[in-house]
Amino acid sequence: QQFVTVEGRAIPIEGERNLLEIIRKAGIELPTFCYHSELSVYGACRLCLVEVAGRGVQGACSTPPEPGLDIKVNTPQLREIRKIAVELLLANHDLSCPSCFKSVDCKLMDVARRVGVTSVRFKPVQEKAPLDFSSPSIIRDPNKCVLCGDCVRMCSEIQGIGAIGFAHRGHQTAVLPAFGKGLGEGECVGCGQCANVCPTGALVPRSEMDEVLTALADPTKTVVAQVAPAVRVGLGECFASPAGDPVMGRMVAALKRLGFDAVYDTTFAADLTVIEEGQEFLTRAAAGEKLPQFTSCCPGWVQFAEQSFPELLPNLSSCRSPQQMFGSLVKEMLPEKQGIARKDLIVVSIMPCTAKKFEARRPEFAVDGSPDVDFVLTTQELARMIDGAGLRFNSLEPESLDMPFGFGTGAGVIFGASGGVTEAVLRFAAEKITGKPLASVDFAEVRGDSGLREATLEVGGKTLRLAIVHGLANARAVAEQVVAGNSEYDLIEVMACPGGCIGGAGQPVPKDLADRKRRTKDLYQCDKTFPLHKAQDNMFVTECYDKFLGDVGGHKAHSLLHTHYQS
Ligand code: HC1
Ligand code: SF4
Repeated sequence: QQFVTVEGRAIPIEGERNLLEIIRKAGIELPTFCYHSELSVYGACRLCLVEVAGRGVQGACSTPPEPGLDIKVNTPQLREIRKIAVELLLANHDLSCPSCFKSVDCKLMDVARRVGVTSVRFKPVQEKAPLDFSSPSIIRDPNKCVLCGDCVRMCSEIQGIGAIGFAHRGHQTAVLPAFGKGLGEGECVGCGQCANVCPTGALVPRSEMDEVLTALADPTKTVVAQVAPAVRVGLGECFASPAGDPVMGRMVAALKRLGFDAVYDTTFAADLTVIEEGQEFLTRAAAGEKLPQFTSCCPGWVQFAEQSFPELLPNLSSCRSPQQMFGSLVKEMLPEKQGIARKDLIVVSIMPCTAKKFEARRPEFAVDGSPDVDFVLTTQELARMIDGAGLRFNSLEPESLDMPFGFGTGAGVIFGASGGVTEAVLRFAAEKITGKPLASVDFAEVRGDSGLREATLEVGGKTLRLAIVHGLANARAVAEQVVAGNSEYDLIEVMACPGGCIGGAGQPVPKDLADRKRRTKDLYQCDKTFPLHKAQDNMFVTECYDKFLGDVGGHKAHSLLHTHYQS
C-alpha cells in the first residue's frame, strides 16, 4: 500500500486523481471554487493550495498523488495566500448579498467566512457591467463572477455547447456569451447547468415568483399548479427532509396555503405522453419511417436539436412535453367545466428545470397569444415561496392532489429520471406488440447512471434497440452517429441534464453524485408505491380520451398534444 502524509497522518492512495481527493479522504475539506469531480481540472481559484515538503506551494486539485508526499494544508502562509485571493475577489464583487438569489448557498460567502476574511484590503479595479436579462431561463450578473470557469467547462464539456467562454485579458478578463450577444440570443439552451456549478450569483435561474404571487393575490384569477415528477424527490432537500421522505402531500398542502385553487400532477400528462409517443413509435416502426425516434420532452434537447441537427427534426417525436400537454389540455377543458374565461385561468408549473421557462414561452404553445402555461417556478423558487410565507413545511398536514389531473401512474413518474421515458414507453409498447399484459413492469436494462447507455430487447419477436443519453455532449455524439447513418437504434431518449430531470438546474444544487443517485432511487420508489405502473391503466387518461380527445393520435389529440419544430 502506498501513502501520502497529510498533516502528519498517512493516507492510503486508492485511485484518487489528485491531492484534493486524498485530503478530502483525510477528512479535510479544502476551500475551492473551481473543482468539480465531473469537470476537467482548471486550477484557477488558487484556494486549494497546499505545502508539499521539498516542493513548496502547489495546487491540490492539479497535483497527482505520489507515494511519500508530505503535505501541510493549513500553515500561516497558506492561510494568508487564501485570504488575499478571496479579498481580491471581494474587492471587485457586487456585494448585494442579502438580495442575491444565491445568498443561501453562496460558495464565495462560505469561503470568505472559512478563510477568515473580516475586511477587504484592496480597491475595486473593474467598472460595473450591465446585467444580462436576455434569457428567459438564466440571469447573468457579470459583477458577481469570480472567473472560476466552472460554467464555461460545464457548458462545453458536459453540454457540448460552448455558449459561454473567457474573453479579454488581464483585469478585464470576463466570462461572456459568444460574439458579445446576450445569453438568450446565442446557442444557450437554458439548461441552467452553468448556474448549478456557479459558486456565486453570477448565473442564477430567472425567477417568476413575483408574477405568480401577483396572480395568486388576484381574486379574478383561478390559479392551478402542475407539479413535475422530479420535484417530489428534490423539494425535501430544501427543508432537510430525510431521504425517501414522501413530501408530495406536504407540497400540496403548502401550495394550497399559498393560494393555489387546485394542485395537479404533471405525471398525469406524462402518462398521456407515453400513450401518444408510444403509439407514434409503433406507427413509425411498422412503416419503417423516421427512425430512430428521439424523445422530445426535454426542452433543452429540443432547442439543441433545432440549432445543431435540423436534419434530425423529423426524427423527434412530434409529442409536446408533458408540461405543455398539461397546459393545452387543462386550458381547453377547465374553463368550460368551471365556467370561467380562459384568460382567468392561470397555469403554473413547478419544475426541476430552467429550460421549461423558455419552453412555456414558445409561441406555438399559446392560443391567440395566451400561453398554455403561464408561469414556471423551479423547485428552488417554490421552496423560497414556502419559506417566504412563513410555512413550517415539515409540520404541514399532507393533502391530496386534485382530480382528475392529479392522478398519475408509475410510468409517468419515472419520466423524471434518465431512462424513465424509455421504460414508460416500453411498458406501453410491449403490451401493444404482444397483445398480452406484461409479466413484470420493470425494465432494469434501461436504468443506470452512465450518460450514454444502450439496450437491446426482444419483444414479441421484434428486436428493439434503445439508447438513453443524458448531457448534451453525449446527445451530440449519438446524433452525429445517426446523421452519419451509423446508428441502428429504434428509440433514443435524450435528457439535457445529468441524471435527467432529477438533476435539473431548478432543483436544490446537488452536493455530490450521491444526491442525484438518491433522487433517482426515490423516484423509482414512488413508482413502486403508486397503485398503477402503466400509463395505459390510468383511468382518468382513458376517460379523457373517451370524453374529450377522441382517438389516440387522432385529430384533436394532434392539435392539442403534438407540435412542430423550427430549424
Ligand atoms: Fe421533467 Fe417531464 S420528466 S421533462 O424531466 O417529460 O422538467 O420531472 O416535468 O414536461 O412529466 C422536467 C421532470 C417534467 C415534462 C414530465
Ligand atoms: Fe450552457 Fe446551459 Fe448555461 Fe446555457 S444554460 S450557458 S446551454 S450550461
